[in-house]
Amino acid sequence: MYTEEMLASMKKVEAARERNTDLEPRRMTAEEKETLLATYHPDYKQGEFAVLQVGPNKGEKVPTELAALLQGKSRVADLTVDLTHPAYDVDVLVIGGGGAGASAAIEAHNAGANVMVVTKLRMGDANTMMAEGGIQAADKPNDSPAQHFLDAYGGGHFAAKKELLYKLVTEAPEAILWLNELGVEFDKAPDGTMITTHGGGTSRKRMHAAKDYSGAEIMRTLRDEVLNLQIPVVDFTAAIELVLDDKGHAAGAVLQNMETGEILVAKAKTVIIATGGAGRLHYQGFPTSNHYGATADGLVLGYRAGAKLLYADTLQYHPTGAAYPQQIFGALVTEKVRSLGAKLINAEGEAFMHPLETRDVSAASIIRECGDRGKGVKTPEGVGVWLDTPMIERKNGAGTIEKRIPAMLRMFGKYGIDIRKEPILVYPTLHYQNGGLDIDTDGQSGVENLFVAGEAVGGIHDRNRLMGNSLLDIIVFGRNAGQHAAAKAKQVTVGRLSLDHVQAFAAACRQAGIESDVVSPKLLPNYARKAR
Ligand code: MEZ
Repeated sequence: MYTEEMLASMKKVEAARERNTDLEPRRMTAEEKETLLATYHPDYKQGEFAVLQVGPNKGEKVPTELAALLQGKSRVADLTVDLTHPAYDVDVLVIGGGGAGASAAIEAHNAGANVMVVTKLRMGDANTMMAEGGIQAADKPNDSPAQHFLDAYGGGHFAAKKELLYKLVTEAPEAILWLNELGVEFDKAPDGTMITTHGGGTSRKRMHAAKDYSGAEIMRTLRDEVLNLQIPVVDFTAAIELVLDDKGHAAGAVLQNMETGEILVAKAKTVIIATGGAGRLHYQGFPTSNHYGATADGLVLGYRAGAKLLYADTLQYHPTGAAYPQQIFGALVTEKVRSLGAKLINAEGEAFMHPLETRDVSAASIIRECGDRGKGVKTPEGVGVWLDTPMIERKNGAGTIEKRIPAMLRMFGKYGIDIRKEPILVYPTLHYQNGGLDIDTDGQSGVENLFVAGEAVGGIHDRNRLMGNSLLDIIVFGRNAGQHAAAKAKQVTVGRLSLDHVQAFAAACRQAGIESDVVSPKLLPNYARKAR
């Protein structure tokens, strides 16, 4: 099934494998990285961004597709929504059924709040489920939260909100204990200690994992806990606009049933946006590792209600998306493959970079290798470089792949590729929204009583997140938002419900000359073929 060209290149990879396994490609200097990123990273392609004309981030640039949604036409624009008879009336409304939403709901419930989760698909249909390689926490004797902070702060280019990053790293060990207590089956040595590995940009082995389906295992556990606690979950129901009260405080959401289209209103004392990422917007035409519902809905809802975005112009392109075969184009090939010893090799059989540079640098390096350097391998879908997986067992012994990354073995095995014997082709895939809504350390946005958690938040990871800090942030900041939203709800008396902010935003768009027919939030991607 490989083309002649692929097979010829694969022979070169095999011939150089022994030499490349022992080789330690040098790390790039800071100057080399800067030039590489500026020239090849998609975040630096000026033509792919638009300047916002309206809203709290007016004058700032965001990806063109996101700008169209933020300044698009509200789904409630042509509706008459009866706000006087809400279908639901709760203390805490959680929008989103992924890891952050589940963690928030569990903690809000434990704090005594009457909490409800709405999710446009099902509980667990989320990027949490798709995360593979692990979750970071500095809980080994040779490590410390300070070390974790330095790795993440440097890897993100020194502009993360320090107080958020401090919270992330100092509460990480407790997050692991919490998950372990809830029943997450982490990889452990026979004496019960957790097995940890490196990720790109980590100075210590602090990646805790459940093989290479860490996110699925965490999500399974959190979902069970939500169900065990009998927290109400309204599924197949999207939040299509936030509701504010007459004081301009968050007070609920307009909901739409995804199957029947029925419009309902949920009133709440506090609201938590935990709607996840944006991979399904396919910025710059990239494929994505994200789940089907990752369409940046929370950013649209929050922005129209007056919440500020932070670093919304920065995205993460995971260096190793599957480039071949076509059926899994863009699917995540976990960074753990490189942590275990596989190296990135070009068409000539050369190990062209250190395998554990940070993600932005690794992605840009692969793009350069396949572009200007002309050392990529052509595929039916485009181009890729080799990730030489057979190196893993040369280095760690037979059986390592099946034991440590069984999901990768299975994913490629379905298409007749045995990753123990053959290398695989990879190319960057749209993986993570580094930016999002700005929050304080309580998880509250600039809009009173509106909290945000998980991938919809910006500022924790600056402009580049390290592997394993996302599974961590959904737990730390999900729990945090749940606790603070529940506490806050005790002090809130909700005023008259209103959608005036939506009308005001639409009026501001018209005044800025924007008459858009792009309906938002997008809710689901549109992959329908166009009629010929
Ligand atoms: O944090 C992530 O994005 C992650 C764990 C991804 C991976 O490569 O497995």
